[in-house]
Amino acid sequence: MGKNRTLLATTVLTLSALCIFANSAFAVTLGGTFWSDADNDVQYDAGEPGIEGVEVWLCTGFPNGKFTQLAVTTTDSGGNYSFSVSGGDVFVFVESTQFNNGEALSGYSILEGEIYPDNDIDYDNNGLAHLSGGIYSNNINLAPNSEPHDGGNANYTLDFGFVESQSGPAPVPEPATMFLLGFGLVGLAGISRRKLQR
Ligand SMILES: [Ca+2]
Ligand SMILES: [Ca+2]
Ligand SMILES: [Ca+2]
Ligand SMILES: [Ca+2]
Repeated sequence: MGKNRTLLATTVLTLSALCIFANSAFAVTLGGTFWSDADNDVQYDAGEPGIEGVEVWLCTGFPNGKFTQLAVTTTDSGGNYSFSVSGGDVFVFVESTQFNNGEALSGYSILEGEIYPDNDIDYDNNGLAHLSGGIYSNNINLAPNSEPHDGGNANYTLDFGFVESQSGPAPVPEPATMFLLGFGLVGLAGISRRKLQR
């Protein structure tokens, strides 16, 4: 009896240890850099500065449809961010509020880049303008032992380049701008209707 119990306990402990090992073994790191693309060539070049303090979301789902936030982080002094991901399809999203005065992306606008982020190409720009006025990448697929960095278990190729706006707030379309555009059209419709009534 005593021997069997010891064997059972040993088996449980071994299985627990294997589960912990398995969890850490299947984690993949996703990361990249937010940078100021000084020469507007949609490529990171040596000397172009990182953008610190950007709030970055890790999401799953459809970037232009229903999606879920999995985690949030903030870019470091070099503009770098990273997430630990269990695998599968994920994407990065940045809220439009990050372009507000006093926020990390104030004075910047996106220069849209490569729409397929899953090509493992480093230092290109995978940022796209989101309908909400924010920034997103398309889905990137992550799988253990198949990624380009850290022995196959990390992918640091999801980078986001920005250009400094000429003046004033970022020219990224915001809901308010779209509302004004819509209001203008409604206004025009109103004018033509009044003309018809005369
Ligand atoms: Ca550049
Ligand atoms: Ca991949
Ligand atoms: Ca890339
Ligand atoms: Ca990178």
